[in-house]
Amino acid sequence: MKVIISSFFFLFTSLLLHAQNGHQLWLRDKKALPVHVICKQNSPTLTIARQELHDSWQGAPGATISLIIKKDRAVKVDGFKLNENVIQANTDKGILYGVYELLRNQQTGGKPKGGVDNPSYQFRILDHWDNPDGSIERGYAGNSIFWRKQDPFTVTDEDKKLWQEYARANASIGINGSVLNNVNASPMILTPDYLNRAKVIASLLRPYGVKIYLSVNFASPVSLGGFKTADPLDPAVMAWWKNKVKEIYSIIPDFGGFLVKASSEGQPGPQNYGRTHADGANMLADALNPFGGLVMWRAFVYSANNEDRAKQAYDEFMPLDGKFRDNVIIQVKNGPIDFQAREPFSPLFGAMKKTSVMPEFQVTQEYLGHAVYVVFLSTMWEECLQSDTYQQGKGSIVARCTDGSIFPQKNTAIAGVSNIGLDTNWCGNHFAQANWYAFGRLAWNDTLKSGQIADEWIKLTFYGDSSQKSGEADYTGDWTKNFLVPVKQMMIDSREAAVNFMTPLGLHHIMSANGHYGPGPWWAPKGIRPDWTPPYYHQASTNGIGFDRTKKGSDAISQYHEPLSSEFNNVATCPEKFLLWFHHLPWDYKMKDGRTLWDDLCYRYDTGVNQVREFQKIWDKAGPFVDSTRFMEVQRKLREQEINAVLWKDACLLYFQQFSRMPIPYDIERPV
Ligand code: GCW
Repeated sequence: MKVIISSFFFLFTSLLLHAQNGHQLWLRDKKALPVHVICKQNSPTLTIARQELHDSWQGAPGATISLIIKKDRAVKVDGFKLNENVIQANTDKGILYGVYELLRNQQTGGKPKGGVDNPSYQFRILDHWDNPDGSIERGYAGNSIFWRKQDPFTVTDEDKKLWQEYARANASIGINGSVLNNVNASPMILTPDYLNRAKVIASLLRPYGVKIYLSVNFASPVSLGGFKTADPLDPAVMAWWKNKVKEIYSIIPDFGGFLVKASSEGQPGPQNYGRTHADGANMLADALNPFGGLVMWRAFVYSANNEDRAKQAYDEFMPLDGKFRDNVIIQVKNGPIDFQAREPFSPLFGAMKKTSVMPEFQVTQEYLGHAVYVVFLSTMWEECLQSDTYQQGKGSIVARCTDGSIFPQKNTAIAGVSNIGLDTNWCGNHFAQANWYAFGRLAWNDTLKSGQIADEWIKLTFYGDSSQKSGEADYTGDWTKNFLVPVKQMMIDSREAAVNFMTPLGLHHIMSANGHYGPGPWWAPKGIRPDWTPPYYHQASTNGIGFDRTKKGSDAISQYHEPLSSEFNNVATCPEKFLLWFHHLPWDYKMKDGRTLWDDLCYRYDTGVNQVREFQKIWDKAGPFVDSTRFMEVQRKLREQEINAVLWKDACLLYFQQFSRMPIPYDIERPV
């Protein structure tokens, strides 16, 4: 009996712990020290700011801190000024961001940079690919936190609590917008029932400074309005959208605007009516403009008969530069194909000069092992943001081309495709929370280094598990040496490891069909569009491997500015990490280290697998520093990742070997 009771007790407490550990994200309960907060103004946002200070203060006990809203021209939109014991901002939102920055520094032992802290991007947005029935496209953490199939329009207290926790987590890292539904948008989202639910969501997000946006289906006038056409130049269609927008703003007065996937992957769009992206985007922009709403128009376009899918977005959008309204932003995925483990940056960054462009990153790990792999995506985004486009000469990095530093864009924005679902830990994998965190931090400050972001996240997420301490954290002891340092290294190396065991040397899109998990370089059934099949991308034959995008090939390199264009074009100067992205090379091509291309490929796959095994060793030693639930859950994920890494290596090497007809080097673990 005793055993039964105690095991029930164990189950109960571990369930409770599980919920707490997962739900709290990087905002874990702390024993707060006393603090006096002086704030003359009042608003729901300031109430939260005050409360956060009282709940989490780890600075000098009994200190006084003043929150002051005062116009200061050096402080931009959501920015703030943080000095000693004063947080000053132009808005209450700015104050809240300042509070989170101060508390973060207290907890992580970081030094507030002091003075003005302005966000790099004005709009820092999470895109949810959540469908009205609660499912999530490319979601690996359970169903939607916003929508559901059963009893879809009742709002429960749990819903509200969750939306509030979600808003708080976003605010704490500076995210100020959420697109509540999938870009493959159901027209239903614009019907009153859904708009009213969105209104409640907006009301919970608002005090935390998070605006809501919706993805819209371009053919909504047809499916909802009973129209025969959705032609953007048809006056009746324009009027329909104007009315719809008016209705939305009457329900949600601070509605952010629309995200649109149009004339892309079968979605309806202006091209169905012989119109351009600009015609479509501008029509919606005109409807939203009187209310200050934005149109985020996606540039993710490709078609069956293009000789090189990587070129199409640039080809379609470049001629439209200068033709878009001011409240349109073109949303561009980081790479020219599709969120692969590694791509060069999209040539659309640093291309258009008269059009606002925003990066779209994918936080959900569609091509990076779903919620199974431990992959810290920050290094990938940092690589993209720091890539030099040479738009205005050296130093025209993607970050500066999109955050308004190079061209004074009317609006600056950045989006991340969310990895959030109903899972107890929000993201399906404890380490995937770090990607949500990193996206927010980079959106706030696009010059941050991944090492710092990982450092902060580990401290906020794991410190104190073994001992509930209050006051200044002590990051000098064992915890740092035996946990922080190795785990941070694991995170920093994790993306390169995934590239190595999946798609080294610039290979891409060779994953298994549809699910996009695991290898599938052979997949090419008859009748399927070639640009959906891996052989289109790897081009392996007995002659060699790789996609020729040089001048002699598809000439995609000419979409990049000089000197980059020539650097990519010339096999001797093309970075090896992009070698097979830009070049088709014989199997015995000599690599920089003297190995043949084939041997090098083999070693890289093998390195990737061994890296994952190193991660397992690191995590196996983390037991003393992490609660048992999180410890075991991550351990299990890494085991699964190792199995999948071996599968990738074996499958790809055996498949490519039929073309290379060369032996696998003797010191590499034999494929089974
Ligand atoms: O990466 C691909 C995904 C689709 C997605 C599309 C897009 C929402 O496989 O599921 O659709 O990109 O970004 O529009």
